[in-house]
Amino acid sequence: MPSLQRSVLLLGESNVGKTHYGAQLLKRLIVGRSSLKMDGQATNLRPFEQAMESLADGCATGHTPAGAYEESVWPVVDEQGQQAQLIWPDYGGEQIKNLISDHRIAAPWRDRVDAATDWILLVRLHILKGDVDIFSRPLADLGKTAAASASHRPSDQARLIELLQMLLHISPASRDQPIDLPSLTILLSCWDEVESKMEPHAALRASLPMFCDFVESVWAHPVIMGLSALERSLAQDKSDQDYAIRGPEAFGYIIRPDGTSDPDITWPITNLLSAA
Ligand SMILES: Nc1nc2c(ncn2[C@@H]2O[C@H](COP(=O)(O)OP(=O)(O)O)[C@@H](O)[C@H]2O)c(=O)[nH]1
Ligand SMILES: [Mg+2]
Repeated sequence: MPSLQRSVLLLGESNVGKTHYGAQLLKRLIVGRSSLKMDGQATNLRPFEQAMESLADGCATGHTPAGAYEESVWPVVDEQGQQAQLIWPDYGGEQIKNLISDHRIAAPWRDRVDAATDWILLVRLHILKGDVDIFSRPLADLGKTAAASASHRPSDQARLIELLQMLLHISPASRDQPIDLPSLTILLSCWDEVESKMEPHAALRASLPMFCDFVESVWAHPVIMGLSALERSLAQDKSDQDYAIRGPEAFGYIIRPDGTSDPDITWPITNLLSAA
């Protein structure tokens, strides 16, 4: 079977779990017991080495420097023998924040958007705030003038929509019909923090309804899953013994779109290859 070139545009603001997912994914590919395995020599593991070492000791790793951007290239094969090259980036999430606030996309990010076949957006519901709007503000407050100090800033879901709109605007995707390429996968990260036991799609709709509508009106087949790369929170300075003994590859799971939990955190990528 010819090797597919899948270039993943991994999108996520700071602190959503990009680095820890990268490290856990890489570990699973190397260990080779998941639906997706490493198939040859990976290049440039540097962005994830520190995180993998920390996790092996049962600790979380530190924050990725704001200006950093590095790509790792992983040759992978799925259970059907379908090969692919995964280009997996790690970077400081501030770059995504700035891109939205400055309304400007720097040249290297344009090239990445051009080359990407699949967009994976990490959204950590736990750190997003519910919107203050006509639905959440008491009706009695409607006619009152706003407090002078209340500065206006776009809501979390408006910001995420803005991000996807900007990237779509410069991407080669045709807007004449619902988009298939690039594909869009939304991973609701740190799922272990989400208290409700809803299916991922329902959880996204409950927290970010406007964003959910946007995604479903623009993409033909958006995929929404839950992801817990670590399965529990870890401290940077205190080792979790269970982790250190059983190994980080024994932890982490995804919640498939139908709500079932699966320890195979490579599955969101396997799913991209089978759809290609
Ligand atoms: N509870 C929990 N915490 C996580 C998980 N993945 C990452 N974290 C924590 O979330 C924070 C941000 O993760 P990181 O990978 O550095 O985010 P990044 O800035 O997007 O690269 C860190 O404190 C991690 O320990 C997870 O699956 N569950
Ligand atoms: Mg990071």
